[in-house]
Amino acid sequence: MRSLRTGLSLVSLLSGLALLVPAPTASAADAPLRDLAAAKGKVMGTAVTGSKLTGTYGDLAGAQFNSLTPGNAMKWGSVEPTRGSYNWAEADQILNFAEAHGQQVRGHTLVWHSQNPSWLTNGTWTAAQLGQLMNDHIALEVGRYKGRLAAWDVVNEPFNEDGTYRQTLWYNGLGTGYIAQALTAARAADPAARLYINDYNVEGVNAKSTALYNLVKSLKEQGVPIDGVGLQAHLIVGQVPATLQQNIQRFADLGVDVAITELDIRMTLPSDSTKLAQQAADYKAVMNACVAVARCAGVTVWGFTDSDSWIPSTFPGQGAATPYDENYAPKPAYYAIAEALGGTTTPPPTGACTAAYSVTSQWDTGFTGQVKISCSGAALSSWKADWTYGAGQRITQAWNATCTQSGAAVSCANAAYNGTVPDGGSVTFGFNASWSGSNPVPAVTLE
Ligand code: G2I
Repeated sequence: MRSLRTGLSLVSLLSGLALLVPAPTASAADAPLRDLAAAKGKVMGTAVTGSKLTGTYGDLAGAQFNSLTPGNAMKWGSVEPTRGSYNWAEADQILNFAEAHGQQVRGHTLVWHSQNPSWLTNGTWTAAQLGQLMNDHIALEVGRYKGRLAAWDVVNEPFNEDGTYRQTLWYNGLGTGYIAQALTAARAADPAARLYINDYNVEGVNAKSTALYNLVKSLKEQGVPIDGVGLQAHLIVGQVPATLQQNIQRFADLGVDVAITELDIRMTLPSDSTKLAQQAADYKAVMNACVAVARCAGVTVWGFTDSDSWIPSTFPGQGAATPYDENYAPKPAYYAIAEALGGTTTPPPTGACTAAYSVTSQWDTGFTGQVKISCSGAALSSWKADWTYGAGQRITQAWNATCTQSGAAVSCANAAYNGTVPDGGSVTFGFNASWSGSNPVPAVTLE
């Protein structure tokens, strides 16, 4: 973490990354999600993108979650784009970050039909060659991280919606036996990692999840190493399957763990308070189902901020699927997760005003900053924005606000002409300040 922090580039300092702190109407969660989850013996994880693990994204990923899943970095196409030439940089970076933050890592994923290198998918292979390629890949990647990963999604998405096997490179070349072969190879390469089969649309009891159930049952009966089932849970607002808990329980009763591995709950954009409230109820329902079953290891969200989610590019017109908005402000879904994990926080009512601090330019001794106060579902008739400088910064001049600084404490009150922030509106003020050594972004509170 230290090296990541000192490596923070000017570009990222200037990128407008902002700490958003809800106004007094919205009390922040009393404890980070990871602490609430740990107290319940659960994992609360997020998928991450390695290059983003600095600034606010890195702070939240480290503070709120006790498990990370590389969203793309460990896939075959990422680690071996050209046969025999490897790129472990992003996977290593995520592992190092996780270890520095006391977090678990879920490896994702070894044997899949998607995001494979083209040399593999375009090749012509005999069954023996294909089996060898798969074994070697597993031995190499699992072996590289031996002892450092809590779990691996060994086989990803093996089924069609009707419960038949998906016709993939692996199934077509090796038959159904590829699954047992992959699990066996993974166990040999890292006996400590929990080995999962992971799929989507298997959250409720249906044809696909029943096929997965029958597969796991038969693998167990044959003594094949299988420790868990991953329910991805790419869900739609208002459509959490009613049989989710029952389904988790039936897998648990087979003697395997269950994890919700890729939770997101998408909606048609734009979001509004009704959709966000339904989404919060849906997140809570998923969390409750996992909390209710002892063998449910935990829940991982597939990206924690709406600015790092696969949804908008895959489902045009949909999004807002994660617990934090694009500006890292916690949404009602965040508070719903905290509540389901036993948090005592009162979630914010329908609306709030938030303050976003950003550095707009910086030179050797000084910088220009701004604070944008935005209201949604709430309004202000006057405001005061307060923060504490942690590294000796001093305000030298302000505009569109009256700022005073006493020691490290800064307080900026509205000018005569900009105290009103209407619902849906915003007000921005600016300032110049001095800095030396470092210039971390403070948390701003509104009063
Ligand atoms: O598709 C959603 C998830 C379904 N379950 C398995 C997961 O592994 C999968 O994750 C997504 C990633 O979140 C996306 O980020 O897998 C996608 C590919 O199927 C990922 O998208 C790819 C884009 O298609 C590429 O164009 C891009 O280069 O992400 C790549 C890296 O950003």
